[in-house]
Amino acid sequence: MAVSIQMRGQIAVVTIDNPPVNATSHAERLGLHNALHQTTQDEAVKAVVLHCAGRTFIAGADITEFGAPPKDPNLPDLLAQIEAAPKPWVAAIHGTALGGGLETALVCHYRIADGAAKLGLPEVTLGLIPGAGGTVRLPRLIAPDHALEMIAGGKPIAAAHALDLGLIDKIAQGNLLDEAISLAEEATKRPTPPALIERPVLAVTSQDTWDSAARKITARARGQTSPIAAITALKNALKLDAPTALAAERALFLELRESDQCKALRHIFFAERAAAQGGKIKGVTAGPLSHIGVVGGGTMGAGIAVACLLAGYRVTLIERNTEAADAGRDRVHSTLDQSLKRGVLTGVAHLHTVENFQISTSYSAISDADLVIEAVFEDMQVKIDVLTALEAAVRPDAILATNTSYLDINVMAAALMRPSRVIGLHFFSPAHIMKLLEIVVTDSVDDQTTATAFAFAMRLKKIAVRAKVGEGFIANRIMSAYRREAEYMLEDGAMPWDIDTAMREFGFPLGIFEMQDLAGLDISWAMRKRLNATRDRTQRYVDIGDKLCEAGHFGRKTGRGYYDYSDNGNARPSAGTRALIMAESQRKGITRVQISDKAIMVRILGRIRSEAAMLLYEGIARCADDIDVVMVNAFGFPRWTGGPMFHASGQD
Ligand code: T1G
Repeated sequence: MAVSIQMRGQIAVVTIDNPPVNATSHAERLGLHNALHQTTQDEAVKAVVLHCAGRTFIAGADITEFGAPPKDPNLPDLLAQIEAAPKPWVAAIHGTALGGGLETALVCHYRIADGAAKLGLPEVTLGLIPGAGGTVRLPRLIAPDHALEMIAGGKPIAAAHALDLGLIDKIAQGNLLDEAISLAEEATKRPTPPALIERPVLAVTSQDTWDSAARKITARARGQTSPIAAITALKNALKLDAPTALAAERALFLELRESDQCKALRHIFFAERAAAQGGKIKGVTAGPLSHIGVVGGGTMGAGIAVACLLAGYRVTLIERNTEAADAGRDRVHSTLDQSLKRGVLTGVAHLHTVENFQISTSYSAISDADLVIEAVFEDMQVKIDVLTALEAAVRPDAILATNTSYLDINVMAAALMRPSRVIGLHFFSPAHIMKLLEIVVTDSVDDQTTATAFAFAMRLKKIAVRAKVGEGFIANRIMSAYRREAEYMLEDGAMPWDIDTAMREFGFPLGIFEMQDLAGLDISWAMRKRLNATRDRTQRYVDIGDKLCEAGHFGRKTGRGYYDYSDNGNARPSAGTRALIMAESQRKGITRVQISDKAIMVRILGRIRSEAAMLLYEGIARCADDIDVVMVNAFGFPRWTGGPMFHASGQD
């Protein structure tokens, strides 16, 4: 039963039980409507507590219903009826009260939350704005500039912050339901507070706060429309009377719900969750993991160690000598300190993570590890030597993973005694922040190793995408392809800043040349030199990047790459690079032509899709949706397009 009622004295406890996240499906809305009627009619009921079974309070409207014709009762009407209830309603919030869930809590007369609860209006992340009164009621409960940040930013806030803002009345110190019932009993002894909709909008903390928030949101939106719509909706709430503002919100919401961006953002939301199917193998369960070894305490190794510590694992970091071990320890501790400062970790959790961390220069320290990840220098022989030594030091059932970003893992596995326990875990830097994790399966890996790797990724709250072994797996293979296309365009007539501008206009956070200057041109130069002996001489090859590197121009870190960098780090088009490019076109006998922004993006998107088609044909990528997930999460392909494959389908 989606909604049930139990009496606790004179308090009716209305329980929603609609797994997995109590989303306001049609059945749930019907159940709530009946519960409202029943508790209103029943004279024995003096107040109502609304709470949810399972892991969370209502996490929003049921996104799976968006494509279907709406069914009454619709949420805005149902919430207005609850708000007008003659008896006090208390929302008891645990887990995440999001979207329509928080809007439901807003029409209750009181709100009490568990200390670990989060509250938010993330509709903009789905290309929407709150559609059940959130933009009108929230600025009547908390300062409108804080409401603007919550609604246009879409990020949930912690219960403690919600209490500070006045969004909730209390944080439960003990049992949430018991304390909600006590709050309801107290509410019966005093006049019910006026509904939010009957209250005036609160004053903006300061016009400067509002203006700077609006400017930041507009800049951050790039090409996404919903954050801008959120600003419009909040401005309406400030200047219009409540009923008019509600009607304006609903109209804007319905318009956005039919938009391409909303369809695209719903696509990527579900595609990210479906990617985990890559690790679901019939009849196979993941093995237990508690002690994780990481070999190599450089940037990647330390980031991986922190990611595992934040997930609650015991972690041992191995380095080759004391000096390197001390440096690795410092990297891990400083990253954990930053996590503490950013509020990702509480003080107690920070203590636990530090206690869970040890460092050693001996493989004997990881003899009982369940999984060991090597993150050493990107050289095949170095990795094989490390994996061979590891295999001798760990349990036979331990999993050995490599963080290589493009080396052939089949070759590594073939060098070991137990190749079935070898898998690729390709993290993206910074490893403790980037959500994407490519899980690279070899020809010899066993199913339990694969299933365990996906379970590990879920515990790290990563978006895991399955890939087969192949040059660059999925992300780097596609990026190398459109980087080559962009380099061809340099010889054909464009400058790096033309191409980067076109990519930013399309919605990328950075253009391909800005990104390379940031990462360091020497990284791809090293790979090109490694592959030079076997490079296909019939394929067009652009020397511009090599010539920049041969002159010591590695990008931002050397003050010059495709761009020149001033001392304060500002990039500007480089006259030297312009001259180099012009000379290269002339040397190759290419007559340069003007290439428009649109033509630049046609060539880049075309290259991305043709490489994606090859990945699907070769079986390296599981499905087109996985490629969308990789490109959105690895290189910032604009999320509101749904990713390169979804975006292409919309254009056909
Ligand atoms: N509708 C339908 N299914 C949902 C859902 C939703 N809102 N949220 C999650 N699921 C499914 C998800 O597909 C997955 O299914 C399972 O639940 C677990 O999710 C009127 C219109 C709540 C923080 O945007 O942020 O309200 O794969 O893997 O990591 O103004 O889910 O197991 O079959 O993500 O623990 C606003 C979206 C909607 C919240 C839990 N709400 N969800 O994270 O589990 S619009 C949201 C989340 C709205 C109103 C408007 C997260 C989570 P399956 P999960 P998780």
